[in-house]
Amino acid sequence: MLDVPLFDGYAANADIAAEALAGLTATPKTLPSKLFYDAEGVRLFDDITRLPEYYLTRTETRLLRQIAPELARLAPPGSALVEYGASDEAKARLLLDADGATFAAYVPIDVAGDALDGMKMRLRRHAPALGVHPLCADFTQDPVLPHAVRLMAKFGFFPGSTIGNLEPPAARLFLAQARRALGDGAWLVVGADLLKDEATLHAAYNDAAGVTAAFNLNVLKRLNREAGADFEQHRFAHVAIWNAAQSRIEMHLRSQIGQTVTIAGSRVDFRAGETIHTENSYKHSVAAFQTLAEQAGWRPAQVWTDPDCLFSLHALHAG
Ligand code: AVI
Repeated sequence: MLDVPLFDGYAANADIAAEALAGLTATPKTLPSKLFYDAEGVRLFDDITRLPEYYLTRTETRLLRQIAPELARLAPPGSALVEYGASDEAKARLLLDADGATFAAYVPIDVAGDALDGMKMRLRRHAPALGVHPLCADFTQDPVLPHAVRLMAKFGFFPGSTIGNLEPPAARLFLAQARRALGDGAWLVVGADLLKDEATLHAAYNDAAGVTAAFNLNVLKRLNREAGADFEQHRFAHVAIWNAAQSRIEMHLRSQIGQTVTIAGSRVDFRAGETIHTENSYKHSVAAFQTLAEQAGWRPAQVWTDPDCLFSLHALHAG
């Protein structure tokens, strides 16, 4: 199962070079985490979701499977299921196929047009009566829902803890925009990774097989290929640390030596030990997530967690 959150929505490689240079000439140095998801990054992330240490995907899927009938029954008959960042239909199918489900339409939103085409084809075979209306868009950019579902009740779905990769103000903005787009009376189900002991979190982002390290370092390969850069991958090291004050796992790439890298003709200097901050993965307590949702105009209606309290699924109501 591909469980990929943010595909790259870049129009051209010049965009990538410009965005990378902006981040690498800032202090401290950063790169946007959406750069992770080229074809190789998508494949590596898929591998991550199957790692023994990476509990997120496995735990969420198990929980979803258990509560899918309950969730599906929240939706009024004939609702449209709107999935934000839908790289495939696997998790949506748990809801669409659940006992008691009466969804009339499915709107997967993602920037990867090819993936959306595949989903539409597969669902046409699997559920011929379901209206499938893919929307090729960046879900953080407040996409307008297809006309075909405008009169239907809406049931939003944002699994995978991708919300944790958004900075809190961006997460609040996304939730507020979804509240407006889905309308009064809508539901939104969000998967959010829970705050937990540091050892479990550290292991999930520092797996023994080194897949997360390869995923992080792959961004440099991508910049070499697509942004005219000359990074030497082995001169950087993967770092993932727990920042307790900010309640987030941070991923960085640490320069192993003092070095100069060229990107699209511009030189960027690195001190030995200097890092590029590549990703934040925020972990929320149930209460903190509910506060965030309330600030965005949602009413936290119900929350489910697995028995070990690793992961949470929140049902938010607009009304
Ligand atoms: C996609 N997202 C929820 C993942 C996470 O856990 O924050 C991305 C990831 N980064 C490293 N491993 C997985």
